[in-house]
Amino acid sequence: MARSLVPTVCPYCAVGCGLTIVVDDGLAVGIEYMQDHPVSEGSLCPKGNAALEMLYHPDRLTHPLKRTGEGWLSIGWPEALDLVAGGLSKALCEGGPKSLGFIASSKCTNEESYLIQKMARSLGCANIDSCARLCHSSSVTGLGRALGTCSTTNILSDLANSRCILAIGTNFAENHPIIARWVFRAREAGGKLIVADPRRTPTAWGGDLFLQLNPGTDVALINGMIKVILDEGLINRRFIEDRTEGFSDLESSLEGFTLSEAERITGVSASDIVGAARAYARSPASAIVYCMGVTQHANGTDNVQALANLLLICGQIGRSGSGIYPLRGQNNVQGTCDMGCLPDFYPGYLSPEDPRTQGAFRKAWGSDRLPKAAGLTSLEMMDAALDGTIKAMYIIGEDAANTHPCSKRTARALGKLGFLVVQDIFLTDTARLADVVLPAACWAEKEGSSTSTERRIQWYEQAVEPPGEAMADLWIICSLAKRLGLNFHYRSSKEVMNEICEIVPIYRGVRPAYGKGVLWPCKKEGEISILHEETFPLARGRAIIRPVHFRRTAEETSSRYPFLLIIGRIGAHHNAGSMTMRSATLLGMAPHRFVEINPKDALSLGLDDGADVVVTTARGEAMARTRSTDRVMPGTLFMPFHFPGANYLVRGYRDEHSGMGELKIAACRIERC
Ligand SMILES: Nc1nc2c(c(=O)[nH]1)N[C@H]1C(S)=C(S)[C@@H](COP(=O)(O)OP(=O)(O)OC[C@H]3O[C@@H](n4cnc5c(=O)[nH]c(N)nc54)[C@H](O)[C@@H]3O)O[C@H]1N2
Ligand SMILES: Nc1nc2c(c(=O)[nH]1)N[C@H]1C(S)=C(S)[C@@H](COP(=O)(O)OP(=O)(O)OC[C@H]3O[C@@H](n4cnc5c(=O)[nH]c(N)nc54)[C@H](O)[C@@H]3O)O[C@H]1N2
Ligand code: SF4
Ligand SMILES: [Mo]
Repeated sequence: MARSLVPTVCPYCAVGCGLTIVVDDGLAVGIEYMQDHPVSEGSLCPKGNAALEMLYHPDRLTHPLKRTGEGWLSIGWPEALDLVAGGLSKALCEGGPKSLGFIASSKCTNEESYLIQKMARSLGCANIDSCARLCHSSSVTGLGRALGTCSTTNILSDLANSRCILAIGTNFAENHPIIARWVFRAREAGGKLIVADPRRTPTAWGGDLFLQLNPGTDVALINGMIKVILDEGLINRRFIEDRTEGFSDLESSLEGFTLSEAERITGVSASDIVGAARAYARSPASAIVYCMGVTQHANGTDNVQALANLLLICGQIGRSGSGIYPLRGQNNVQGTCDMGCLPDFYPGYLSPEDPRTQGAFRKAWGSDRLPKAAGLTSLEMMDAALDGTIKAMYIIGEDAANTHPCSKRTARALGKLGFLVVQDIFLTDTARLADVVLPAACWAEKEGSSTSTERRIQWYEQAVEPPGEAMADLWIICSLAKRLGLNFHYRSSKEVMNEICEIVPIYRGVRPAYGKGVLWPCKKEGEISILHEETFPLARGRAIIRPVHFRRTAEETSSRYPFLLIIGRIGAHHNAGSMTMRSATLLGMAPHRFVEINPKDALSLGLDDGADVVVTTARGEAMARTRSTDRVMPGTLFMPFHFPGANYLVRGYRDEHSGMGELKIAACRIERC
């Protein structure tokens, strides 16, 4: 067979770097760099460079599996699909659509995500969600209310045009490494980088000003900056008057708030807060870049609204170099949300309660069973499984047992279901709890599109064959839907994309394209690389400033649990690790769990560097090896969440606005084991 070069997109994070797979004799034998890619320009981070390593791992699922007591039996596709259709139909007959739950995967293509929510809704079920719940649901709610959209307002390369970048709760140097190239280009041109994080991360090393705030105190920090901007007259009055509502409420809400209060709550010196505020407000083009340190708190939506207030009073939006970047996480989480894998939005962020949405989808899908109200979030689905309302779940490419908060409770919820089907490429801890496991083809083995964090829709072609009898998610979903009586006779993902382009307004005009991709919204006059230049898609076209007050929502430390544990990421691994732990290169870079502890705390507890310890919270415990480092402040610890078991430590507390779990911090103790 001939040697070929197949253009594709990295399967890990939402930067959406392009690469080319070298295929020889049907095997993926290497990668070539895509020099003309608009975002990565031929670069890849260690994960992208190692992306092929998991393809041929012997742990890949190759056949459908049926549970037999404690073991598994390999079965054929007809039997597997009959079993799954039977399990879902039984729950549907017994309890109606509310007894089903669907979790879509941000590892799937847009076409696959579109079809899974179409399947759920065509069965009358509104319980459809995705990993976005645990990632940027606070942004979907917070930015949605403030700006009317929730995506990066400017394209990634435009960061190079910013003269001040506030990076808050993001460690992009490790987690979106290719973005760092654009940020550092801004610095080379004289721009300032301000980093706000409780840890001195590799991102902070490259900053001009580092605000090491106490975990969970971002609202106080941002309100402190806003206070300085108000007091020093640094607001953009014209922008406020022409394009926003609610400014006077913000002004009066902060009348009694002082910088010394901000300093006391955050632990950041008043002079640094003043420095950050002046730099952000005065620069001709400022950008805010943020991620999980902002969103994954029980006050995540407040954090996001506070950031929106800051940018709106300064008018730092809608121009080159000025905007906000809620950096999306998984390779296709933006697309999964665009496609309506959210319980409160149909594709294109259309509200289920709007009769026009109902009318459009009823006509397009030929169904009169479509849900007219929002369904349950993925975390609420676990509650409903526990109380017996949800009887069957279909989980595609999400390792909920490891990535939802409070793993003990999640396992109990999944164990209580009458029927669980998991569709993945490896036998994850979630798959181990299933009645039927369906083997999926992964990105290099299928075709379709994904949408990166900058709204760039990119296509990839199938490069190689999937292992054994593994099949593309698109084929599996369609085969199952047909057995459930739905008219899912799609022959290719292009056919599905054509349907998406017809009925999802923000994808109108999109046509498959390799290499460069296209940005949504597609307009005849060319690509829209900057959103909100003139208006906001809200009533009266104005953005909404809404005062937020600091609330202490983070779990309090106590004499029993005296440390605050921060749970986050490292460069070598991805989420629950199903893929990166199966790459020899990446596993070699980070082979086991560690916990960072400040040298002063390590000394007072008599823990040397590399000591085996157990970290305990009120929910559970996890073993780790210490790293004594002043990256973390005294009283705080840091642990990566990639190694199984981390989320036994996390509590089930949620943000009332978005349903986001408190995934970033937990009160804990640390002891030698
Ligand atoms: N290498 C790697 N890259 C990834 C991923 C991965 O697993 N590994 N996952 C992808 C996904 S799904 C996502 S969502 C993104 C996440 O990317 P990031 O959000 O960058 O990842 P985290 O390390 O979870 O959290 C970021 C930072 O938040 C800080 N933080 C904790 N508490 C607070 C707080 O109260 N306030 C502030 N300001 N900061 C706080 C942490 O110290 C940490 O440095 O990364 C994507 N890219
Ligand atoms: N404590 C704590 N918890 C967290 C976080 C945190 O920072 N702290 N972060 C949260 C965030 S931001 C996120 S995004 C979630 C991530 O949570 P998950 O989405 O559960 O994380 P992954 O491990 O990336 O799971 C993706 C799964 O998809 C499978 N997969 C890969 N390709 C394909 C494919 O083509 N088809 C199918 N069917 N499956 C495929 C992989 O094997 C893997 O099992 O975790 C959340 N949980
Ligand atoms: S930055 Fe993200 S998309 Fe780019 S190579 Fe790394 S993991 Fe892949
Ligand atoms: Mo994420």
